[in-house]
Amino acid sequence: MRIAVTREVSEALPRCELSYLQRSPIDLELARAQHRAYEEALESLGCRLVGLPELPEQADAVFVEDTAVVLEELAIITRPGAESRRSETRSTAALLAGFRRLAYIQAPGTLDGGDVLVVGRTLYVGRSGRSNAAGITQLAKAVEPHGYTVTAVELKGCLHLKTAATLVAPGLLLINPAFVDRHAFADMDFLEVDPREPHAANAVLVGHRIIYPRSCPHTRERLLGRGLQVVSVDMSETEKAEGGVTCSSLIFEGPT
Ligand code: CIR
Repeated sequence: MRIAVTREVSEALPRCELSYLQRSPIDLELARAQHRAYEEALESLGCRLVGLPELPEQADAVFVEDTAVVLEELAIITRPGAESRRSETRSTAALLAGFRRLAYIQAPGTLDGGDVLVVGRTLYVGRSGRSNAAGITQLAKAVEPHGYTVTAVELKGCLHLKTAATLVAPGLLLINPAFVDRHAFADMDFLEVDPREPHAANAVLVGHRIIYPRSCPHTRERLLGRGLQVVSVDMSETEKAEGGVTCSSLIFEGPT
């Protein structure tokens, strides 16, 4: 059974962390309705939703992806790079303890789940403003005994590695070459985003279908042109908080 962990949009979302965007008003009602539609899209693709408790004081709590990296053998509870987000991990750890053995990133390490792109047994990790060298080393120590390799990747001009590249089919990476160099990835095919849509490289692959934002219609055409199946969602409000479609869930195989 495939599980998708999500959390309600916090009423504090309008005070979210921002790194690259100017602050613009967020419609909370609309953000919550869009989040529900996103959850329905996950369910329509066969995920069982598991909810984390709402954190009304934590502005960015809906972006649960950043709080953990869930692999088949274990889950790594992160230490988010933004100090304001550190306490979000407590409830993620409590929930994931029911599904996986846990390992923890500890000070001085920092790591955001949005920086970790899992491709088979390789974990590509963005060296971003959020994930530091100590965090990446700790991640490697936790996962290497299980046969994974960790490869650090340089980024420029974006928040997380998964802002720059995500998997849209086995062996096929949707990528914005302005944010990350394709040579960082071994043995992959690439599909470039439409240059008019710099944030179009963030997609959620569930089975053989992709949850993808309505805000990137030109790149969507490129995905369709490759024969990929796309489920469109409107994320206009969390996009103002620098969230993409991957950020709002943690997807993994649960018990059958
Ligand atoms: C932050 O800056 O932490 C949030 N406003 C956005 C986090 C987006 N997370 C993600 O892409 N994994």
